[in-house]
Amino acid sequence: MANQPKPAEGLSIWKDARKMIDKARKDGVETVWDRFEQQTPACKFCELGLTCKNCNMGPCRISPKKNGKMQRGVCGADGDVIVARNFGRFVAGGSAGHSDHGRDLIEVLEAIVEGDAPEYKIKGVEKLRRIARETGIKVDGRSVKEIAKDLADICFADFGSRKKALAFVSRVPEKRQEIWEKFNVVPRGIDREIAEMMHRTHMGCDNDAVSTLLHAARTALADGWGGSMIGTELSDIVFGVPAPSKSRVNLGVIREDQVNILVHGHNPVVSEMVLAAAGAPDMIARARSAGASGINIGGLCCTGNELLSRQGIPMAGNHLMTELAIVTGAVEAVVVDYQCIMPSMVQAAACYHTRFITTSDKARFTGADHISFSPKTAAAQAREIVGMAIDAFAGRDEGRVEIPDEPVDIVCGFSNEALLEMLGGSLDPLLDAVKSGAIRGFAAIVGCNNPKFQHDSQNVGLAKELIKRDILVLATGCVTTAAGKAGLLVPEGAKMAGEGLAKVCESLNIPPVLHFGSCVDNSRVIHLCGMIADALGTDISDLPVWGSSPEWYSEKAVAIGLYCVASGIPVHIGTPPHITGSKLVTDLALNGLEEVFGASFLVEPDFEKAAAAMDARISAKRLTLGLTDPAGEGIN
Ligand code: CUV
Ligand code: SF4
Repeated sequence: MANQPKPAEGLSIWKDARKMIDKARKDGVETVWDRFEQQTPACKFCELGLTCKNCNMGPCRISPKKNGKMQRGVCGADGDVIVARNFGRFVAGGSAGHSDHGRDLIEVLEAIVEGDAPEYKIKGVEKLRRIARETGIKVDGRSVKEIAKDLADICFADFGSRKKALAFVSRVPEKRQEIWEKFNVVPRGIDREIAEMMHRTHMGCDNDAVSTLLHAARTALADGWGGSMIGTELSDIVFGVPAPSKSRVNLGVIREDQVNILVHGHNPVVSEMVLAAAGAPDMIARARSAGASGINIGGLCCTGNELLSRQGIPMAGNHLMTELAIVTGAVEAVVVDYQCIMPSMVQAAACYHTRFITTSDKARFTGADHISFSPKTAAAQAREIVGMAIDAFAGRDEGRVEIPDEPVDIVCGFSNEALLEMLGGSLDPLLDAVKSGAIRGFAAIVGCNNPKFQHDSQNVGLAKELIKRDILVLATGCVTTAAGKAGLLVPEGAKMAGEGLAKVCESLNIPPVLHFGSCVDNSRVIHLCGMIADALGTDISDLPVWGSSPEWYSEKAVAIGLYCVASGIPVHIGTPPHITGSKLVTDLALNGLEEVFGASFLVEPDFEKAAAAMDARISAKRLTLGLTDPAGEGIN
């Protein structure tokens, strides 16, 4: 029996989303919320993590307490082992996503050096030199290309299996490195740790849940201090280091009078070229003769964040807005690379005149237009894509166009470099604010949307609660869009902050929530924590910091959570991963990791309770550091 659809108000906190959910229903477009309803209730065994399909003696599923005795799979694996194996593979999937993205940037850098990517340049020359020095490459008296070649080689080597530690492990505070050595989790090679996780979880290998989980941590660290960090640093080198700039956000950035192209996915390599092609005078002229006043590039998800951070393009929406953007009826093309792109977008696009264009051979979608993108032919291919969008404009049905809101102003483009520059070249002013208690601590709120929650309710609710408590928030991934729509990414947002934080924001002219980039840019966050710990002569786990992903959904989010924890940053998540079928694994995640890494996970679906718990720990950490915490007592 079909249920009545839930009112749109309950599904998202945003006006633009609600209007488009209603329009989707009217237009007959199925959305993520419809399918979520159809999939509910979920299979209990799967939810608990107690199903195994790792071999063909199975599939097996474990009833938690069959006759008071732990049931076993055909091979004899118990629930703890099965849960740990499933979780390990989940982390490997996430690490693979970020890291294979990082690898694509190395390939572009190498192609630039070899003259195989004529339209790409090395924009971040200063950063190239700095990173080269940091990784031991000779810089003085050498050309940019020579240096870049060596850096590409060093990064490629990090993917292999012959090193004792990844290059950027040198950025990790010494005490932290000692912990990693003690527990044998120093990440050695990015591909190696991922492959080893697949090996360990094959039938008959790592049959000890704790051992598997420690390797999961190592795999995640290979992502954070490896694949993701390479993704971030090389993107900065090729496309420039983000610096603060202004932009706008929500579906209102879609222009009724223009050819709208939305870029979606995670990697800037394609979208940077599409943006450049859309700015070419002959393309604009072509759009004009098609009856549009221009070409508008808008962002979705992290490809959007990448272009927003460096080029200031407007942001149309985050994960749960991606289908709804098409429902405006005013989008000529959605151009995607990979990750977090709902396959349903092909069907949604087919309900309108929208072209859905895939560009990565790693991410093909049946029914999409595919352009096999290569750095060698980037400019011509980007022009082809923009041309397809212009041609689609003629097919737009004015009667079905609805742009549901006015855009909101944001400031974006924070990076560690930008932060340091704003502070006058040293972290000291920031540390002074922490010492005085004006800023009580830091929280990075990261990640996704998930229809298990009212869209963005937790992302925004938590950010507001934390800034009220004088905790400076860094946002990455889909949380940035949520924070922007809530007015938290402009300096005026400091009105919603506590007194101490508001003053700091005012004196630096910064928002209380800093847009720190895309999901791979969480590497900026751990790097910053490492720098702060070094400046204070301590370990990351001693700092008054948190990570949080209230509405996470993806494998990548769990990899991020785990590399943060293994780096000493406690992490709040709104829903647990599929591990709760094992008491051992769950206890380890919530408590046991504290003994190993000095940080662990907090699962809390209610943002107010989460904020209180985060606040209490920040308070305790301040006291341990010898700092006072009057504000903490005031609020609890
Ligand atoms: Ni990774 S943050 S849905 S796109 S992983 Fe994708 Fe960035 Fe979550 Fe959003
Ligand atoms: Fe079943 Fe063991 Fe095979 Fe998993 S590995 S499917 S538990 S027999």
